[in-house]
Amino acid sequence: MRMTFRWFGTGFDSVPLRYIAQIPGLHGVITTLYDKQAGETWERSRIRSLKDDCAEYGLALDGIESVNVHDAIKSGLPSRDEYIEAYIATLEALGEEGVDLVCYNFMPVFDWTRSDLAKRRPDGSTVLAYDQAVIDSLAPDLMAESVGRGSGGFALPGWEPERMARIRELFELYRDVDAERLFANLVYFLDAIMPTCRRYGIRMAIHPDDPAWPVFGLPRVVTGEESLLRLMRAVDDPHNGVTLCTGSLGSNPGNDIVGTIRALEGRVHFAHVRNLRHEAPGKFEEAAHLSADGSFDMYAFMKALYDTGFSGPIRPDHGRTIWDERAMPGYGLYDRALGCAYLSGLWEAIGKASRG
Ligand SMILES: [Mn+2]
Repeated sequence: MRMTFRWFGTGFDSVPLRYIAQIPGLHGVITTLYDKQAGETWERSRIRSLKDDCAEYGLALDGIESVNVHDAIKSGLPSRDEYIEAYIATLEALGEEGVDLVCYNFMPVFDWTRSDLAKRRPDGSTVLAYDQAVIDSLAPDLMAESVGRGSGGFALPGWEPERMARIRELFELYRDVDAERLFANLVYFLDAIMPTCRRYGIRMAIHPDDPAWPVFGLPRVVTGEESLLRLMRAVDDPHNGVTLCTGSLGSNPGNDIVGTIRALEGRVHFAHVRNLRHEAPGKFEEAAHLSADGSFDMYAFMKALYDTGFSGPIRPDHGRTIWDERAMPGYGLYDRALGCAYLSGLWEAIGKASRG
């Protein structure tokens, strides 16, 4: 594996690359052109300057998270073919610059959903939290407002104000889209981009839905092992792979993540490894990466990745906000850097133990 760190780019991220470069054992960053809306084509020159920014600090550009998929593609509008052409042009530009990993999601309207972006824990740290009862009490447009208020002034991935202003219109788009239709639209999209991915060696890594069940009545199709395997079979090409996000899959305690990692051997291209604490059905809060701080056995996740020969980028995922850091919720430097060190330590120990 290669240890990486998510970075939103100069001007968007509160954490500069010169800090990220000081995290021990870091290979590179996972980044994006944060100002690009879904549907826009990325210019090769901008990808190159992103790569140059990283190289200046000795960091590789290990992948893109995300190239967002336009709602016309997800909902299957007639205009989807134009948007797929634009996506392919972006993949070509990335491929020309040697980028070989693209993370994306296929959630309608919203990316991840949380009910609280700064839940205070007894030690004074704050974390993102989810409570289905709170979500059920909110209309979707109020949800977008409340996320905007809780973001501390940072633009949050997936909650771009431009999109959220059109939220009613977006919901209307999905009125007749059930889970089967959404899945078919996903397969249509992947079939269309696979030739380009093969040509450039780009591995697509779909991010699971977060949380791993339908919210606001919108369908969701990437929720666990069964749906992931179904997608791998439907587009049976190694360039069609998965971002194994333990926090998203693990939002449903019924998901056996270790089993899923083993079942997806060879198709896990990217890993997000984080911990959370289940409080009740439909209610959880995020935690430090350490196993003892949450509900997960982080060693077991890393061991399963190791045993299946995982060689792609791995990154700590959302961290707590600690030590009075001012940062985008979940994406501060301090707790994610602790996560890097912890996950690297687990990996080192697993490797040494397995070699005897
Ligand atoms: Mn994730």
